[in-house]
Amino acid sequence: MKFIVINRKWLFIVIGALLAFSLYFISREAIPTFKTSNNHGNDLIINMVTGEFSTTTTDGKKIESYRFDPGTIVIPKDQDVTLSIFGVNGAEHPFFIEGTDIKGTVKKGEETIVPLHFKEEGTYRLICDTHTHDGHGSISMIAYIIVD
Ligand SMILES: [Cu+2]
Repeated sequence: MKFIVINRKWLFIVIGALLAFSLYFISREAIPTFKTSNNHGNDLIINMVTGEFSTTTTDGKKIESYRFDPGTIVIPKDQDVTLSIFGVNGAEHPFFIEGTDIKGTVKKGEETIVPLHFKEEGTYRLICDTHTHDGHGSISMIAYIIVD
């Protein structure tokens, strides 16, 4: 009888080890799949959305902030990059990129394609013209494009 109990323990250990091993392989494969989904050949495509933070303070005041998500992107110098911005929160976000003549508008439920090609390294600000200026009552809606 005692021998059978020890055998069961070993069975559990073997099953546990197999589970841990397969989980390890599943998680390992998930990483390259995620990476390649954003790369079509040599074209770098970056997906961004417009989002919103909203809350009510303890004294009942509602505060909100629109934002680009991700708020910071890193792209290579001298390469064609496609920035896709999908409008989720906020009806319209007219935007421009500081130091360039790039501008456009992101509308709710629509994708805006912004072709990028930077020749100089630096940090460029993607600024929403509606939700950034003083007096609007909201926090600046800015994304940072780091060209490296
Ligand atoms: Cu905006």
